[in-house]
Amino acid sequence: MIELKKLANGFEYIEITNQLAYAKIALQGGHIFHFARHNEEPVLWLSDTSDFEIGKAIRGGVPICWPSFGMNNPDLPQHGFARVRMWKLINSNESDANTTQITLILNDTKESLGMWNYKFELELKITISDSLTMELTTTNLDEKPFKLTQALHTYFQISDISNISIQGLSGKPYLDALTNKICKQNGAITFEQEVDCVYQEVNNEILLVDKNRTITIQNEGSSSCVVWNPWIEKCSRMSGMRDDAYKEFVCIESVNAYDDFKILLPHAKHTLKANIS
Ligand code: TA6
Repeated sequence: MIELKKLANGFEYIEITNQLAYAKIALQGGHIFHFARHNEEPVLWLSDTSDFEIGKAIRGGVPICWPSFGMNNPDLPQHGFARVRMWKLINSNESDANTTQITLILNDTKESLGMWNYKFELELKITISDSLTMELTTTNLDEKPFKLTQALHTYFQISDISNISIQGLSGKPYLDALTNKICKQNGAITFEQEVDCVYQEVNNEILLVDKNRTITIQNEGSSSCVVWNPWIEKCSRMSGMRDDAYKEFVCIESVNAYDDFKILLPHAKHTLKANIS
């Protein structure tokens, strides 16, 4: 089933239910803010104090950071503008009882051209089944090339930050965004402090190992990945989340960032794909 729903304040979202899973996607930002397989804990974390207001990014789920990640483009807001713009639903398809696909798009507007003077089409294809697949395709509709950094900034729900480890990044170089130093990952990632690392040369699946489940993240069109947890002090300064929320989530983000940026020539396309199972 695919239903278009509206909150009391007019915030619109799409609700998807099939035999295997349940998902919710806001038209603002093309933002998946709920994904759960039936009879399981949600895969995505959503802050219980997040805003669902026009123009404010939802805290949790999968914010779309585009056309820049972080402050990679100082002329744009942190993580770009796509996550607070209204996207359009252009296709929906229930290919079978277990699989539902929707396609959303975002195009340049007078406002976006004022911030970032490029014509573009941004398409997000979401497939809901026992896994969540996101395909984010950028098309350069302009007559000049542009530089693109982006992220599917996925917040994963976990049992507790002390219970988890992230595997598959051992031996990879990473930029520690807290110290601006390049380091090399030694073994699995565990958490005893704030972590904000941009891994490079990533070309394999990543495992989020929790007490009662392991989530697998497979990326295509990307050779970088961000791992982030704000820990105590930064969490207390973050908008839209409780002071102790750092215990409940970890971000493992499918990205094109830093050395893994893309230059799109006129009419060229690039797809960033993440499969979460
Ligand atoms: O991806 C990690 C990060 O860049 C962190 O440094 C933190 O700023 C996080 O994204 C959240 O950013 P936001 O703009 O959503 O508050």
